[in-house]
Parts: sequence; C-alpha cells; structure tokens
Amino acid sequence: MTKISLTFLFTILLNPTRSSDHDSRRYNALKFGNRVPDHIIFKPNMEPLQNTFTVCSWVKSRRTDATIGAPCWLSYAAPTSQTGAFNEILVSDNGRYNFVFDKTWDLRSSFRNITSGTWYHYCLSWNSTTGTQNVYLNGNLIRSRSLEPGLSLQTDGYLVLGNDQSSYGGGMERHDVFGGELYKLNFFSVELRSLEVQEMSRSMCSEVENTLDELRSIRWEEILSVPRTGQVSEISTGCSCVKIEEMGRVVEGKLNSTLDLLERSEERSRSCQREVAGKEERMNKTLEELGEVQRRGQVCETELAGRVDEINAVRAETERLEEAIKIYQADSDKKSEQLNKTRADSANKSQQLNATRNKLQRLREENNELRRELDRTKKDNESCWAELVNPSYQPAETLETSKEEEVQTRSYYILPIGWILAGIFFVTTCLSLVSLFAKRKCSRTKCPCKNLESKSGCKEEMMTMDSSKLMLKKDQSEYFDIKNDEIELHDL
Ligand SMILES: *[C@@H]1O[C@H](CO)[C@@H](O)[C@H](O)[C@H]1NC(C)=O
Ligand SMILES: *[C@@H]1O[C@H](CO)[C@@H](O)[C@H](O)[C@H]1NC(C)=O
Ligand SMILES: *[C@@H]1O[C@H](CO)[C@@H](O)[C@H](O)[C@H]1NC(C)=O
Ligand SMILES: *[C@@H]1O[C@H](CO)[C@@H](O)[C@H](O)[C@H]1NC(C)=O
Ligand SMILES: *[C@@H]1O[C@H](CO)[C@@H](O)[C@H](O)[C@H]1NC(C)=O
Ligand SMILES: *[C@@H]1O[C@H](CO)[C@@H](O)[C@H](O)[C@H]1NC(C)=O
Ligand SMILES: *[C@@H]1O[C@H](CO)[C@@H](O)[C@H](O)[C@H]1NC(C)=O
Ligand SMILES: *[C@H]1O[C@H](CO)[C@@H](O)[C@H](O)[C@H]1NC(C)=O
Repeated sequence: MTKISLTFLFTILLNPTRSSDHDSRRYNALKFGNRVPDHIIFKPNMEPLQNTFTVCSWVKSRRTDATIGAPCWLSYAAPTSQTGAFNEILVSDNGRYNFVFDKTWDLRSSFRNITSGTWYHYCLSWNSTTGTQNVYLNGNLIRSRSLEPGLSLQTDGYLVLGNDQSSYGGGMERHDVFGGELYKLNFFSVELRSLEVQEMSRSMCSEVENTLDELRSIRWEEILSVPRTGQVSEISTGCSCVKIEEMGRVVEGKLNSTLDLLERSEERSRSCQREVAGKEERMNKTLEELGEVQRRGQVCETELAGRVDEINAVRAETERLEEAIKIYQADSDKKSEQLNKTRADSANKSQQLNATRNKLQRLREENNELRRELDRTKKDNESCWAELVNPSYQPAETLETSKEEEVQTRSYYILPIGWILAGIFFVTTCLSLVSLFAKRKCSRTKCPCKNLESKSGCKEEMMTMDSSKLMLKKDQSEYFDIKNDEIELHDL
C-alpha cells in the first residue's frame, strides 16, 4: 500500500509535463541567441515602480567577444524623459552599464572574477526619496551612489531583454547583443534590503522570491509567457528537479514519519494483540476455572442431593424409630399398667386369699365347734338315751377328758366294732328320737336337752348346722376342697 502510493507520488513529481504549465515553466531559464533579432520586447505596467524599484536576475554570460560593445540584457526606454535620458534603465552583463536615468556607471572592475559561462546573481535598486542607487553582485553590495532625489520613472516605456534600445522600442545593434541566459528576472516595487538580496543569491533554486511575491511587480513567470522574437528559448535550470527533490525529501520525510508512525502503530497494534492474546488467555483460563467451579458445583450439588437423601432417610428412620419408641412406650405403659393391674390383682387376690384363709380358719374353728357341739349333742343324746334306757346312768361328762388317751389306745380293736355299733345305735337313736319327738315322751325335767328352748329348736339348730356345712362346701368348692379336714386351694 505505502509502496504503491510512494511510486505514484514520485511519478507525479518527477514528470514535469504532468504538472501545470505555470508550475513547470517557472523553473526554466531563457537562452538568447547571438543575433540582433534574438530578444524579447514588451510594455510592462511600470506604475508601481515609478518611485522605487529593485530588479534582480540570475545571469549567465556567453559572449567571448565582450570587448566589442556591451552585451546588454536589460533596457527600459520611455518616449520622453524628465532628465532627457533615453534609457531610463540599462544593464550590461560585464558591469559596464548599470544605468538609471542614463547616468553612466561602469563597474567592470568588480566583475572581473565573473567568468564567462557561469551563473551570477545581480541586483540593482533605486530609491526616489533618497536618490540612492545600489548594485549587488552575488548578494554583496558592490557599489552605492546617490542620484538626484525626487525623480520618477516614466511609464509606457518598452522593456527589452537581450539587447539595448537605441531608439524608442528599437535601434538594436549587433555589438549590444546579450547572447547569454537569464533566470528569475523580477522587478520589486521596493528597495530590497541587503539581507533579502543575500538570501536570494544563496541558491539559484531558492524560493525567496515567492516569499516576496506581493512585492513583485514584473514576474519571471510573466516574462516567460511574453512573445519572443528571433531565437530565444526556454531551457531547464534543473531547479524543478531540485524542487522536486526537495519536495521528494519533504515527502520522504513525511513518509518516513508516516512509516515511523505506522511502525509505532504496528508496534502498538502488536503489543495490543499480545495484550489481547494475554487477556484472551487469561479469559480462557478464567473460563476454564469457571467451568471447573461449575463442574465442582454440580458435583457438590449431586453430593448435596445425596446427602439430602441420606438425611431424609435418616430422618425417616428416626421418625420410624420414634414411632417404634412411642409404640414401645405405649406398649410398655400398657404392660406397666397391666403389671400394675396384675400387681393390684395379685395384691387383691392375696388379700382375697388372706380373707378366704381367714374365713376358712373361721369355718374350721366353727366346724370344730360344731363337731364339738355334735359330740356334745351325741353325748347328750347318749346320756339322754341312757337315761331313757337306764335312769341310773351317770353322764360321763367328767370322765370324757381323762379317758381320752385310754380310748385312743384301745381304738385298734374297739373302734371298728364300736363304729358299727355306734352306727346301728345312731340310726336307731335317730329313729327313736324322731318317734320320741313325735310322741313328746321326753320329759322336760329329765331331758338333757332341757337347756334348749324347745325340742324343735334343737332339731332346727342341728339342721341349720348341717345346711351351713353343706353351704360352706358348696360356696368354697371353687377355691378349695375339704378332704379329711384338709383344705386344698385351687386357682388362686
Ligand atoms: C576576485 O578573486 C580574487 C581571488 O580569487 C579575490 O582576491 C578578489 O577579491 C576577487 N575580486 C572581487 C571583486 O570579487
Ligand atoms: C527609500 O529610502 C528611504 C530611506 O532609506 C526609506 O525610508 C523608504 O522606505 C525607501 N522607499 C522604498 C519604497 O523602499
Ligand atoms: C527516510 O528513511 C531512510 C531510511 O531510514 C533514510 O535513509 C532517509 O534519510 C530518511 N529521509 C528523511 C527525509 O528523513
Ligand atoms: C481461547 O479459547 C478459544 C476457544 O476455545 C480458542 O480458539 C483460543 O485459541 C483460545 N485462546 C488462547 C489464547 O488460548
Ligand atoms: C404403676 O405403679 C407405679 C408405682 O405404684 C406408678 O409409679 C406408675 O405410674 C404406675 N403405672 C401406671 C401405668 O399406672
Ligand atoms: C378386689 O376384688 C373385689 C372383687 O373382685 C373388688 O370388689 C375390689 O374392688 C378389689 N379391690 C382392689 C383393690 O382391686
Ligand atoms: C395376709 O396374711 C398374712 C398373715 O396373716 C399377712 O402377713 C399379710 O400381710 C396379709 N396380706 C394382706 C394383703 O393383707
Ligand atoms: C341317741 O342314743 C340312742 C341310744 O344310744 C341311740 O339309739 C339313738 O340312735 C341316738 N340318736 C341319735 C340321733 O344319735
């Protein structure tokens, strides 16, 4: 890209035909032929220069026969003159003529070092106010003189380049032919300062004239376009190349700085890219880390979910256990209650047993009492009977206790027979008692039952005793049996 534009630029700059006519031609010089008609003649506007002027030009002398006449390159002639002079301005290339108002001034001594065929810079200035006239050669003020002040140039004169006018606008002669080269001939409407002249003389291709452009009254560019007579041709001074080279240098400098800028930009861009790459890398790393964190987060979530499941399971298990404990406690309470109840039952039954035992004891005592009663009754009956049978019978009540041991020792053999006899006796006694009671033969006074309220009362008591005995047997049979006076407990 840069190479292409550079090539394009140089193509434009190095090829003058492409530039505008004005631009390219201003760097040309005019080469005058050696014949009389080889000159330029025209009528410039001299009004701005009437009171003060400076004329400067680069001059190259060509004539070798300078001894013959004077090779004049500038001649301004007006139809009439204040001073009666014909050439108001006349300059020759060897320093012989430096005239203003035809006032002769030969400065050839100062021009000796100027060799033919080389360029030199020449300036001539005049100031009407002071009347001062100066001549500069290659930037140096070589001579100065004072003319009559207050004079002014005539307008409507002819300006001839390349010869000397001997008549108004004519009279060119062979010995006054210039035959050299002129470049950058300009008329300034001021008296230039020596510094400005010096600057101008420094280089043929300098652009100082351009900086003084507004002071230029007759421009070199305009002179180049004036019609020429004879053989007057434009030649290149090389200033265009210098100019182009200069421009090229400027462009190159700009290009260099642009390239520098580009390089710096590229460097910046590279560093930016590096930075971006670094940032991208960091970002990638961060993204990776983020991914890792996310992955770990997912793992954690899964683990957490697992843990939650575990916790839920544990919770469910705990609930189940709590439920079981509750049930167990309820069961335990129930069992405790049952136990308490059983204990109470047991205590109650124990009490009942105690009560039953006590009752039994009482019954036994009662039974014994009854049995003794029965025995007594039997004895009473016996004595009753004995009284009935044998009135002399003595009740053996008193013997009863003393004879008990004897009765027992003899019970082996007496008892069975006795029992049989007693049985028979008992049955018959009972039958007799029944019949006796029926016949009321038992005397109250003699009857052992006389303590009883009545005979029927006695019987009732015996009956009651029997029935109570039976009742007891029946009531308590659920709990115990009475066998031979021993009690066996059931189901306590
Ligand atoms: C001419 O040249 C010589 C030597 O190069 C020098 O000494 C002399 O001053 C010069 N003269 C002028 C008028 O420039
Ligand atoms: C003429 O010279 C005088 C005195 O040096 C100066 O003041 C004046 O500006 C000059 N005129 C011009 C047009 O240069
Ligand atoms: C432009 O750069 C080149 C190469 O660095 C250098 O040779 C040249 O002198 C530079 N030109 C200017 C005008 O700086
Ligand atoms: C960043 O990641 C993208 C996509 O994976 C990849 O194309 C790029 O080369 C990575 N950049 C760096 C600097 O690692
Ligand atoms: C069982 O008895 C004990 C002691 O008498 C008492 O502390 C407890 O509360 C009772 N249990 C029930 C269930 O009634
Ligand atoms: C014991 O038992 C009897 C009859 O079964 C009942 O009436 C009584 O209330 C009971 N006593 C206790 C302390 O349980
Ligand atoms: C049962 O009787 C025994 C002996 O008489 C006594 O020690 C015990 O305390 C009694 N039990 C109850 C519950 O009354
Ligand atoms: C009473 O005694 C007599 C004579 O011993 C006897 O015959 C009778 O059966 C006895 N009566 C009763 C009820 O025991």
